[in-house]
Amino acid sequence: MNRPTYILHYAPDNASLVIRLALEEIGADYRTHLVDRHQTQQRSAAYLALNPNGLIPVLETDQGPLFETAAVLLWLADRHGGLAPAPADMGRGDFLKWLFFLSNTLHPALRMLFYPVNCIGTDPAHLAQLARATRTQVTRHLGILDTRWQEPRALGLDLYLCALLRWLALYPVSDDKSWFDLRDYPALLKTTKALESRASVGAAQEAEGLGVTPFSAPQLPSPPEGSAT
Ligand SMILES: N[C@@H](CCC(=O)N[C@@H](CS)C(=O)NCC(=O)O)C(=O)O
Repeated sequence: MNRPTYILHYAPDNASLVIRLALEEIGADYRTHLVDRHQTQQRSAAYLALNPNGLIPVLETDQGPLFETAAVLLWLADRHGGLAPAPADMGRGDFLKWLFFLSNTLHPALRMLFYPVNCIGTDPAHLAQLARATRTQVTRHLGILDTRWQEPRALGLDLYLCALLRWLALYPVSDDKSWFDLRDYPALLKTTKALESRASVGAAQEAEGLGVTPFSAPQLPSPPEGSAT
């Protein structure tokens, strides 16, 4: 049997979701390899050999293992087209600035909500302060994105943005989510609904148990294998 072009190391509903959606959109030949988070496999020697940061995802390619969600997304877009304007196209600059905003600003803010102990330790007062500050920051970012998403953006951006919005609504599971309501951001809500009609989302829903409205009104996943956290 031929080796597939790509191997996606994933865990359900993790950042690998963005890359799965991208691979589905470009019709790539790929298979997946589950990273079992219950066993903390992202810190195993075998996984660290692929991504020394111990973070999901990794995409194995003919150029070696690639990591960092935005880098993988950009690499796939440049190699296969369809996800973003090509380097010489009008709109490339706009695509890059928002891609980097999502990956350098919004995604790290979410990581502060999801993994606060890594940033500030276990003191409850410090954790509460970090949560307050990060929520304020994320609310501001979402307001900006809602204004900018009045006009349609490149598909690659929508894939990343909609996954971030999904995680904001769901994680951490124990958190009070009253501070975030997607209906406060009409352009973003519209974007999530539009994405849900795409075949790539159907494939990801099935593979990762994402439920019926995975971006506009997400429910916790019920994956056929592995776990999200
Ligand atoms: N900057 C990384 C962040 C990826 C990331 O946050 N991955 C999470 C899952 S969504 C992860 O690996 N978490 C496990 C851990 O931190 O141990 C990227 O863009 O790929």
